[in-house]
Amino acid sequence: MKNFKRYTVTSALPYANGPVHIGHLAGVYVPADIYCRYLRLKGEDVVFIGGSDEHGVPITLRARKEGVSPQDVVDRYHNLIKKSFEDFGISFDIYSRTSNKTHHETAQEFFLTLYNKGELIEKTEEQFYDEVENQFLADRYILGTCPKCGAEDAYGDQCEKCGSSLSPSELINPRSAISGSKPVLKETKHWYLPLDKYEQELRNWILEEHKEWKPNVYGQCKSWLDSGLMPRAVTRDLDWGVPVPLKEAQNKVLYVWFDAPIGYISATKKLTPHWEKYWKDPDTKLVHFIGKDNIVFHCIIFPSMLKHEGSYILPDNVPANEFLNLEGDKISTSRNWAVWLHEYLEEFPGKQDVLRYVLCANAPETKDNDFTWKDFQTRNNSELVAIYGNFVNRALVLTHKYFEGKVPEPKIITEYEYSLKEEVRRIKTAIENNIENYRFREALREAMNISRLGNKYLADTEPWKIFKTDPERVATILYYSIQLCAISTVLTEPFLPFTSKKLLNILNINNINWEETEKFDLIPINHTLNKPELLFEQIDDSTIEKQIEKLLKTKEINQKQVKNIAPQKETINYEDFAKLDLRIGTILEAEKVPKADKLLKLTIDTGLDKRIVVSGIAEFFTPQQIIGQKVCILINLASRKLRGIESQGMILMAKDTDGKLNFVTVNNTCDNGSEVS
Ligand code: B3M
Ligand code: ZN
Repeated sequence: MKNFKRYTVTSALPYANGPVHIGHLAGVYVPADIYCRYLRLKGEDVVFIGGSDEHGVPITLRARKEGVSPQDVVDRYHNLIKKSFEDFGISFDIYSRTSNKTHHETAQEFFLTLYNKGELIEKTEEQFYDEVENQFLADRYILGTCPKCGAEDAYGDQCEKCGSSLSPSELINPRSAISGSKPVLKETKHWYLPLDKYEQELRNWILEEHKEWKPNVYGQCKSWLDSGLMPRAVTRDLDWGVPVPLKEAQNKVLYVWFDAPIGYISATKKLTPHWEKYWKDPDTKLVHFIGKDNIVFHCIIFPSMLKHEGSYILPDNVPANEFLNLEGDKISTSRNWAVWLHEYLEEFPGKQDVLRYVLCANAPETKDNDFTWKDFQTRNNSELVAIYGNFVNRALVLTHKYFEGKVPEPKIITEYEYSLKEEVRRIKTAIENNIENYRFREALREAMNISRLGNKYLADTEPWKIFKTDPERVATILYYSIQLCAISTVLTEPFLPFTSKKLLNILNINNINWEETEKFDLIPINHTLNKPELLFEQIDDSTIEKQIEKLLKTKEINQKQVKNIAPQKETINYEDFAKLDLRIGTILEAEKVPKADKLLKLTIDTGLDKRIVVSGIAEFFTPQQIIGQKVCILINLASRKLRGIESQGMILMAKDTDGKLNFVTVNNTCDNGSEVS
């Protein structure tokens, strides 16, 4: 393995069009943060880059929905997102934004370099255009049926249901996301990145040189490459974004997926004047943390841009995660099916590490995973409280009880203590191996092994039973236990930074670096410890039930909204409609049709005559209920026999979204025989 001099770690730039939720944390920011904190503890030179993605259709659609300007949207959400990340201890060296000047200039320069090198292809092509709104429909402005999975709401650039990346021309029944109208085709000129020309080099680079990439990442790249790459437009006809720096491209902006990853570079520029070494020196390891829906952009498109610009390094790895679901359902902003970070903090103040812990322990590293509140509670109570919290508390309480809070001197050291040291070294190496290979769940499990080890040590040696008879042995046991606590502050810091800090305070010591833990003896004899405080608290059933109830409410609201409202039928002309003879009538008699659960035989006064209609409403109404009911009746429907009864017409009923039937009716003053038209 190559030895790198420094690290550039990026995490996907979230669209500034909504707050961030647990899915964001679990998929991208917690693992990236663990990685960076670990590298820093090792004394590595690392820049951790984040920022908001403030361009693209997701932003303008949101602005339109809220009736405000795109700038308002990004200002609001950029600040909210930035704060959430700070609150959760995501230790960015910079959290930038793509609307700033440095970014615009950097992206334009990048485009011009490619353009001047003749790397981009210029093409005039027909694209979908919304004649109602007078605008081209790029990316998420166009919706239609996914050609791969049949989902009805696929976007022009991607189907969220099956994850396929699409182009608008592939959509079946395309429609404008703004006006809903059927788009027309209209010519427009754009610049394309010729991915087809780069296919072979990408194949070599990914499929041959990066066999170590995670199987989900490698697999997605392979399937992309195997299905053949096509030139990809890097400009758009939109008015929100980085303007294309060409005279002939008035009113065009860079494609958001062209400018957004350049945001990593522009953020580094804002961070340090020495930014170039983080992007151009081959001794720098570049790592992109992303979610699985961003794989193609970070493994194929952005690397192609970097390579053909000519002066940049390529990513060494792209450890993409799968998705986190919530209580069995896909997390969704529009359905409000999420645990929002800012809301979590209101309800669980000070418990950032609990969420970080649960999200890492259950991270969707190799497959989609589920977050449940029950699991959250169990992991808090039986892992954080029962293992880590319990060990630290016992070690400290006993040291205060027997040695007045001063680290005692170990006089007699046994095999057990030697084996502790050895096990600590094993755990440390295991954490390193796992983190360096992006297996954060496993790394966390190992980090918790320090306190598992401590608990077992105390349980095996039972210092509380032998203090009277053998205080020297107890001194040794507590000396070792306190050292384990100190080691834990280091080895768990990447995962649980707030807790580490708290524990450092209790132990009354300063930060320790990663390698120092090898020494084992970190706190000197006679050092005074502060009073113990609980590191974690039990979370009770009622707290969890409250959260579950909140989700149930959301589900109810959603169900009411998303009920089956049937799509509009084919257009008819007035003549078709005028053929229907609809009248107002009154039900005079009603009786059940024998051996038919659903049918009632009705006698109706139509104003013209009294006639029999057999109607399928028996499940909803008893005969007694409806005698005298005004109805709307279609009288010129050809008669037909139902259960041997000749039915002459049809009563109009409205089936509500629960499937319940209601009469379509008028008030009682309306005469029988009145025409409905
Ligand atoms: N904003 C997509 C997303 O939030 C996009 C990531 C950009 S990373 C350069 O999923
Ligand atoms: Zn699909």
